[in-house]
Amino acid sequence: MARRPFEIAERPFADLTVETFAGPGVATSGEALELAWTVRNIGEAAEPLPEQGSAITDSVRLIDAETGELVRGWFFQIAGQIAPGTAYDRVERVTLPAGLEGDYRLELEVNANASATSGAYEHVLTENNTATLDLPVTSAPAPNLVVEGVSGPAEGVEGDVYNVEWTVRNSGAVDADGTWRELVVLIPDDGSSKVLFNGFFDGALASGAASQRRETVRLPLQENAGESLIGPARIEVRIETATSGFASIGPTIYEAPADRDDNTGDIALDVLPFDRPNLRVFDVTAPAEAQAGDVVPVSFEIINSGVAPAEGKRWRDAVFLSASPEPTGIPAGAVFVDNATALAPGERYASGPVDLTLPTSASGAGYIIVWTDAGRDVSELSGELDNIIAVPIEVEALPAADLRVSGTRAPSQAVAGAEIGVDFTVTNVGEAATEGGSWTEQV
Ligand SMILES: [Ca+2]
Ligand SMILES: [Ca+2]
Ligand SMILES: [Ca+2]
Ligand SMILES: [Ca+2]
Repeated sequence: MARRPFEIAERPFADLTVETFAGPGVATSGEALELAWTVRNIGEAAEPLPEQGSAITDSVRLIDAETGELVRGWFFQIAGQIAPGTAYDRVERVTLPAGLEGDYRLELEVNANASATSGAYEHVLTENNTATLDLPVTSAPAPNLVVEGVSGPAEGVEGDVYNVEWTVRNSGAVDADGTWRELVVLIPDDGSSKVLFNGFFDGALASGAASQRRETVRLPLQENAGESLIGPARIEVRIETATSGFASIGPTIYEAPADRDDNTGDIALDVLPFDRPNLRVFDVTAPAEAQAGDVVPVSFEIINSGVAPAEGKRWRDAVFLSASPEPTGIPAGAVFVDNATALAPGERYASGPVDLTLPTSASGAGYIIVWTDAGRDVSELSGELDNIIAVPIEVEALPAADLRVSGTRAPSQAVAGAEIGVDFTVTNVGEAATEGGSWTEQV
């Protein structure tokens, strides 16, 4: 005879039932409530079994009566066995989240999530394990923090530090006591943003009181020509408060949603560029012809054509052979030379000759490249784009094995610093096979 599984009891079982569930009839948001309930075991067995070592878990859930959504839950554990006919009483305090308003209910479930091996074993007798209390909640008055009177520089130079001042006022009807986050943000004209300061303010602000705040912030240096940190911008001061009403991390002060629109203030700021050096390759001396595998001498001069000195930072200049006059990367085999000296505006230094070994695979028309500040150690802003000079060189292939580079295919334009693909084929069109060992392909 077939039996349905739920009809089979694992062992004699308890039957817990909620006898009473009491709490306040109304509440205000953020309030601590006292809840009391009594649970009796009307079954035949004492549960849980001692060897299970598991407690009974009762849960209380706060449900939004309009949406049915769970707002918050609490769990309470009851240790020890409940003998048949006996009862336990619990009195617990739960704190409502701030910001609640409307109709809610509290749902008690005793012996929640029980099974044959945890909690009290009740077989299928769990329909009498719940009780519900309706709980209309009125919104308690909350603080309202307002950012006022932001002041700071109307003009600033990137990289420099400035003071930004503002006032936080509590215009709410009740005192604020807790933490809120304060941010100072640079918002350039393109709508991007850079956080200049981010910190917590921890303290108390009585209703109607104000706190004067000041932070020293550094305007970011624009490092890439593609950024837009220079030009018209805004400095925004923003405070963030708790939005959920029961935050466990982050700000603890709760504001009503309608009170969060006044949490920012800003001022206009014109960001001026920091004067930069501009390193350029002034001159290159290299042979116009060579044979693959040759060591060729390359001399060059580097000039600072910018308005500020290139000093305080070392940089390196790279020398290499390239199939393209506009290389976008630096190949293995490049020779690096440390900058000879710092350079005041208009000054230049001579480097070399350096010994550049041409790849044995090289053949045909190519370019000797000199790339100053190859490691981008010196910030030049738009001056980054003029750091390369390419000098043509005709490379005679090695006679023994005639390796040719053919089918070179690469983008005709590329942004410096971007990666591009370069395809080529090395073909031995000579009569001898390539001699042993490896050789390096270089683009
Ligand atoms: Ca039950
Ligand atoms: Ca506010
Ligand atoms: Ca640079
Ligand atoms: Ca430059």
